[in-house]
Amino acid sequence: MDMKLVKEKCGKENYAKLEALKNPKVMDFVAKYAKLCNPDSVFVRTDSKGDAEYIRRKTVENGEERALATEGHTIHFDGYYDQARDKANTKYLLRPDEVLGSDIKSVDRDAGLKEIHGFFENSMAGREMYVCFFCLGPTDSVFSISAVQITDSAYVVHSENILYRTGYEQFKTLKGKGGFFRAVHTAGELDKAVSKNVDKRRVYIDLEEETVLSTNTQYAGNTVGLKKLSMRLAIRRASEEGWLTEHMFIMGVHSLDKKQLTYFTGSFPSACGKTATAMLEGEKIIGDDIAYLRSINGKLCAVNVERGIFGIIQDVNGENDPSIFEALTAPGEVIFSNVLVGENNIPRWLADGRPSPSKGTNFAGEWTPGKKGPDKKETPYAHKNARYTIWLKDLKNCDENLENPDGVEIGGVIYGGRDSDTSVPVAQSFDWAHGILTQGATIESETTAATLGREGVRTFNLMANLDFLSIPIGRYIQNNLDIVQDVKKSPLVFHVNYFLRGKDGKFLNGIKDKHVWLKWMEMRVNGNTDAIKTPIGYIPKYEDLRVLFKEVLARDYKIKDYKEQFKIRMSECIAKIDRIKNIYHTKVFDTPHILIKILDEQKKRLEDCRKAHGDYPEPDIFRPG
Ligand code: SPV
Ligand code: MN
Repeated sequence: MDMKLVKEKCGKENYAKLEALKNPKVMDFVAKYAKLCNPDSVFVRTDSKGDAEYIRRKTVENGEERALATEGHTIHFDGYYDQARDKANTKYLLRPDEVLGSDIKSVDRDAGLKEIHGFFENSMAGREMYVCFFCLGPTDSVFSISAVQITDSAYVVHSENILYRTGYEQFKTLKGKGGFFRAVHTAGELDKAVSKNVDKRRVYIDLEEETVLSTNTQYAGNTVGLKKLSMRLAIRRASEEGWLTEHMFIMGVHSLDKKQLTYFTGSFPSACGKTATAMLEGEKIIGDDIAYLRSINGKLCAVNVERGIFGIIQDVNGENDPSIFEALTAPGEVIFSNVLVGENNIPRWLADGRPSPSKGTNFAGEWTPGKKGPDKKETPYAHKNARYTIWLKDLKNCDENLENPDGVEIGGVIYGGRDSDTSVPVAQSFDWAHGILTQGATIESETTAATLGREGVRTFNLMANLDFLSIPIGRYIQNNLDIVQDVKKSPLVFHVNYFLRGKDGKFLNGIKDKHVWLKWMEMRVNGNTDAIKTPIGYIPKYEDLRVLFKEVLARDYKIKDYKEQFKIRMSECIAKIDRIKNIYHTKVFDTPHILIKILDEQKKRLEDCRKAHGDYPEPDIFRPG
């Protein structure tokens, strides 16, 4: 490899930083992309505060971020057509004989590499290339994975500095070996600091080299190589090594008497209340998006892959999410993206609990009410997928185990989705396999603004992880079943639905009711109450919820509401099983037999029950089990 070129572009100081790693694999990687992308210079980021500061300065100098009124706050805009994950152009690079399944997008490896490397060529001319070292998961842990990011976007590095642990020193412990994830991103041609050629936007994942490549985009979900891109690599690696990478939050829930803290993980598709759950007032957060899970000494343990949050800002207000709202309005390091910069340089977002603004600057330029975007559609003052990037440690409810290299023991796993008419607000599965198969592997959710495309379409999304799967679906399900093989007490598995609607189309639950469901789950995990056995699993007794609503939300929970929310919707549940079975029959080539068996058993229970009790039996026909 051409080290002379790297030396030249790095200059003495940056080259010394690379050399100190004593890792030829890193050198080769940097040399390859320095040659191809041809930046003017290369900056190497170590774990030092000075290097982080340098990047922060660059974001402003490059015009990628601007300072806002509050100290530490900046705004970043993505292009008008670059406001979410691009599922259509995110693909695995596969050799001709490799198969992942029809629901997982792929492109021929050689052709894909040629195409994206073509886009990379000279793409950094006139710019600086940033070479940055991070660690996924806590450092010095069995969970740690070293990762290196190359990009020409200081915003990407700035985001990663908040979201991931620094990993330069950890790279030295590799002692020259590989085994690290690699990410390369170039923003491509720019127009007013945003990627111009979105038609050439590509996000390619090379499982073979554990490398992710993206170009002509800036939206963090497509560019931050350590987030969903590395998550795809980690799913593959986990499958090979016998652990799990999941699209899950990790949180601690206190018992009512506050004496005990029980940890839960939860999988929800994007924009379905995942962060809001993990952030519930009075509870503890470890992570809101990606978890690694391992069976260790008879326990199922999890860590947060990240140390920050890249969260959806719409609906964050003092009433719904006081902790986040506080972090977003107090001085501290926050990157806002695609919100409105309103009067006095104050960021404004949809449903922020303040009167609507009348002017400002947003992702489409100068904004006033009625303003149309380049597609002639009226633009809201802030984008629905506008986001904030913050440090977890800046939140007052951040749990002390965030950096624990051993992770935390998981007591319960929660699956959820956006479902207006089928599932009850909360249910517990009969056992681990029943939960994985009927609650996790059957998630359907109505699409949201977190991905490009139409909203509100009911979409299959097993474990809320379909977008990120890098292994065949059947194998992934089997891995989930197997993870508890050596676990002494399997976590309980739950399903929640925050989006159930009544006949009038109105939501049946308030936004805060989820707190009650969590407290009920905590009671179940610790064996503090029994529950009602139905064909789909256990549901709460009215009595328990009445007490919990009073204790947690100071509200009277009416029996009428309970009956409406927790009646079992027989026909809808059966129809869902039929839809899901059809998917597994037609689209998945390696469905585990047990999945169909368990779904058939559930269908039979529902049909028998429907015969005896009609279409919408209320909870009181069932018995405690
Ligand atoms: C999600 O969409 O699930 C996110 C944000 O967490 S992104 O980084 O876009 O994946
Ligand atoms: Mn996510």
